[in-house]
Order: sequence, then structure tokens, then C-alpha cells
Amino acid sequence: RRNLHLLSHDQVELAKMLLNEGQGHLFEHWPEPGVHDDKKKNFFDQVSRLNSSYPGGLAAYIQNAKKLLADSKAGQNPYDGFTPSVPSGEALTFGDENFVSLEAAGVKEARNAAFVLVAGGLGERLGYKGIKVALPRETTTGKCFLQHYIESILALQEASCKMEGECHTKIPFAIMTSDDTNALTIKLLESNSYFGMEPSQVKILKQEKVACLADNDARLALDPNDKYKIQTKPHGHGDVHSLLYSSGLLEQWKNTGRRWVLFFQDTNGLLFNAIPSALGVSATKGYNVNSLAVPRKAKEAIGGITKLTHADGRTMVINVEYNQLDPLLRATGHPDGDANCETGYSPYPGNINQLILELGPYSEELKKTHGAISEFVNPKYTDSTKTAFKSSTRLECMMQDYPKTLPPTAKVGFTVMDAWLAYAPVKNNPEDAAKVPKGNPFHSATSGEMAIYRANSLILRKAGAQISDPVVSTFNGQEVEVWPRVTWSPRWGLTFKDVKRKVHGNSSVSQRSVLVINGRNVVIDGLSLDGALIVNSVDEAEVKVTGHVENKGWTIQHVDHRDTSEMEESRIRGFKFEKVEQLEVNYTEPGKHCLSP
Ligand code: UGB
Repeated sequence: RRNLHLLSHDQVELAKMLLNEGQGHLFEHWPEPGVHDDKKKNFFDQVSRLNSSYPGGLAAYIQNAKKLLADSKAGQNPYDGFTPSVPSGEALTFGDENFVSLEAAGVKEARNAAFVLVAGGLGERLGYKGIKVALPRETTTGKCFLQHYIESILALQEASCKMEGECHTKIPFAIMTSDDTNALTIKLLESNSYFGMEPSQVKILKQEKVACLADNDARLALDPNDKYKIQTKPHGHGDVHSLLYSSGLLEQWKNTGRRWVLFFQDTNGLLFNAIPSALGVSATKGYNVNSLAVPRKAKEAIGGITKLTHADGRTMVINVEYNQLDPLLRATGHPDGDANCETGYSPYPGNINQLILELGPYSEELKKTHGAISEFVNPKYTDSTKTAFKSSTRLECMMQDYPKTLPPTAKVGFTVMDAWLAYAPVKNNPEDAAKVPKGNPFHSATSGEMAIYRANSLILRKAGAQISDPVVSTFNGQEVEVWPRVTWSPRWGLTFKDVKRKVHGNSSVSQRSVLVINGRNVVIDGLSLDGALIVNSVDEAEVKVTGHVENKGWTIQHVDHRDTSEMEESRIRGFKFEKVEQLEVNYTEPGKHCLSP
């Protein structure tokens, strides 16, 4: 009370709110006015920020926390009353007629889309020093994830506009960062001229952390190193909805004729193989919500898409997070819990957190909820009395929980595709990846890169080219298939139809080969490759690649992840390339060219 004169009117209201919500302990140690006044002001600046960045403000946060902590103490399961069953969704087969026509429908719609990348996570499981979007997607070209994402969006923009006979649409791209990733993400964009995207197309939304909770009464925790600061921790990727709402971006997108919002995560190098067809599904089925899924191995650290039926008749199709699926199944008459069925996979499709939301209904819903997402709390108690925590906790939320508040009339669906085509995240460090049960995906930098080569090789095979079988090799304790290192720029092979048009069946690539295609109009016709070939061309050039190319190529060197003399990017994948010999050709002039060695 004696310190009130230091505060603005709004801050006095915040102080009253905190006292009403049982947070008097925050001020107990405050000395008389004149002592630490700056720190007291800083404290209220932080309280103001915490208040304005949470839908409903800090009072709502504290009240929600009290309820969730009481439920957790009482051992209440959020799925009480619900019975899980296997949902049915759209299952796509790469390359068949349906897939090709959905891709065409998706590309057509892309000019009405906006993309949102959630990239606020620190990647603790990976333990990489930098931001994850700056990691190379593959080390043949060394292009980072963010560059690949931006080039893919630009390729979609170009193809979509061309299809519709217009040239002015710029697809918006929002990136959610956090204090952990914001500065480095902006630096990466600025130092690379936004990878060819117009800077005005990109919007950065920074998520704030939320207050930590010290006990079951939701008393806010003070920072152990600064008694004038509330301790904070990340709130989770679910923040993306409230940020899109509060920034006004959703409304702006709606007013400029956008129809779809596509959310995706930081390190899935295969994702854009799945975007055109999945958007095609949303458009043709009229889904308000469409989640992408892949067959899931039991215990794999990806959520399971599940149909939940409540005793009172309510049903919903929703992600059940990987740590909750097993207990839910065991509690509802499945004694084996999260187990594979006769197909060798869990019957519950794996959520890859790629969501396509129809903007109209989404923005209407957010007008009601302001983007607040169903939350959870995960305190680590000191003992079974559940009266004290080992360390402070906080509320968390996930972006895929958005459909939980939707009415039963909402059209919520999902689309399943092969994992080899659509999903290869980089999340686990080498030690943890090597411990993954045999047969389950590693989700590491090693598997993430090898998956790119496998997918591209399989796509070329499907297009008719002869691609040699892979060899099996072990890097950082992980046994992986090594396919020819084939990679291309998104504007070369955006859809399967594009690839098919540019690859003729009389071409072949040997296992030890490297093939980089970097140019829009490069046609592979009668090429037989045994070595390394890199083709660069300007968009206006038409290049035919034919004949036999043979050279010593690139070799793969093993790298021990503990070897600190190596680059971190090589250590986390367990290998690097030695470029012994290669043929690199550059076509810088428009017109027709032929590479025929
Ligand atoms: N992220 C943020 O932007 N902010 C945050 O506060 C936290 C994360 P993780 P997770 O598809 O592979 C999810 O940590 O949460 C970003 C799904 O919940 O990589 O363990 C972060 O930068 C799970 O159902 O994943 O698991 C990253 O881009 C499953 O689908 C993204 O959020 C799994 O992903 C995901 O964060 C998957």
C-alpha cells in the first residue's frame, strides 16, 4: 500500500487484482518507498506484459491454474467419461489419380492461403545451439529449413497464380517466435534477403512466456535470482491462435480474401510434399479443420488422432498427446495400451501437427474465444500427497487442441499419408535417437536428412526413372537406408505431376550418386548418372539433361558426434560429404540448352 504512488492507474488495478487472487506473497518482502523503486516498477512492467499477453489477463490465468491444479491433485483424468476408438479419415496414396487431382486442386487454392510456422521452441531434445529453422534440411545443398519453407511457399504462389492467370497474389507467411528464437530468426531472414520472399509478406509474432506456479493455490513463483521478477516458462505452441487473433492478422487475411490458414512446425523437411494434396482435400471436402497424419508406431513421440465418444453421446476427433494415449487406452479396456496392431503400426494415425483451418469459421470462433486454447498442467509433485512441487510448474497449451472448443457441427477431418513422403522431423539428439526402439523412427538429424533422399528417390522411381536400391549404414548408432543423394528446388518439383513431366523413364541414377536440380525447367531425359551432377539454371532457360555422366562423385565420411573438432551440423547427423569429383553446370542465359557430356 505504501508503494502505490509509484504506480500508474492501470498498475494499481493490477496490484488489486493480484491481491484479490491470493498473490499477496509477491509483495511481502517489499521495503518502504525509496528503496528498490526501479525494481518495483520493473516488476509491474512485467506484470502488465503477462496480463496483456494472456487471453482474459492474469486473473484468468490464475483462476484457470487453480482449477487445473485442483483437478490434477484429485487425479482427475481430462479424458474421464470418454472412450477412444479409431477414427476414419482420408487416406491418400502417393502418385495415384486421386492424389494427382487433389494436388492440382490444392495448388489452385494455394493463392488463397496463408502459412504459419510455429518456431518458438528451443529444441531442448535436440540440444542444438542455434535455432532449428537455421539447420540444414540436407547437407548436399546445405539449404536450411527456413529457406526450403520459403522457397516452397513461393513455388506454390507462382504455380497457383499461373493456374488462375494472375500475377499479383503474395501468400502471407507468419512465423511465431519466442524470446529464445526471435532475434536469431530475424537475423537469418535479414541476412539472406528473406530467401527471395518480399519482406512485407513475412510477419513475426513473438509469443510471451507465462507465469510459473509455486503451489496448488496457484501462487505465482518469484524468480530465485530476482525477487522482483515473476519466474516464467513457455506456454506451448497453442499460443499461436491468440497471437493471430490479437495481432489483427487473421482479420487482415480475411479482408484480403484468404480462405485457408496452414500451420506447420520447425523441422519437417518433407512437409511440402504433402501440402498440395492436403489442401486439395480441405478444399474438396470442405473441411473446417484438416490435420495431417502418418501411420504411427506405438510409443512414437507423436500424438495419436483419436475419436473420443463421451458417455453423454458427444464425440470429437482430436489429437491425444503421446504421453496420454497409453494411459487412456489402458483405462478403457485395452490392457496393452499404446501397442502396434497386425499392420505393425498403432491403429491411431500419428498427428504431425500440420493443420489446415478454413479461415472464415476459424476467425469467427476466435472472435468468441480470443484464441484461448484448452490448457493442461503437469506438476512434478514431491510425494504422493501431491501437496508440494519439486519445481515450479506452469499452464501449457498445444495448437492442435483448437478443435476442442468447436461445436459438433464443425467439419473436422484428417488426411493420412505415407511417412516416407510427408514426415521426417529433427527432434532427438544422437544419444536419445540411438536408444529409440528398433523399428521406430529416430526423428534425428541423421534420419531427417536420409529421409529427404529416400523420398526424392522414391518419387523419381514412381515417375519412371531407375533409381538404385539403398545401402544400409549406421551413423551415430542409428541404422538408416542411404539412397542416392537426390535433391531439387521446390520450383522444379512442386507436385508429382511436375516431376513426371520433367523426368523421362529412360533415366537412371546409381546408389553412390548425387543429383542436385536447381532450376525450374530442367528435363531429365536419357540421363545415366554414376557420380555427382549439379545442374543450376535460371528460370528462363530450358535445359535437357541427357547422356552418361560418370565421375568419382562425393563420398560419405563418418563423424562421431562427440568429436568437437567437427562442425555441430555434421556431428548431430554423424556424417559429412567429401566432394571428390563432380560435374556442375550453370545455365545463366534464357533459351534452350542441352547437357550431353
Ligand atoms: N513450439 C513453439 O513455437 N512454442 C512453444 O512454446 C513450444 C513449441 P516440439 P511436441 O508432429 O512431431 C508436437 O517440441 O510439442 C514449436 C505435437 O504436440 O517439436 O513435443 C516448436 O518450435 C505432437 O502431437 O513438439 O510435439 C516446434 O516447431 C506431435 O504431433 C513445434 O512447436 C509432434 O509435435 C512443436 O514442438 C510432431
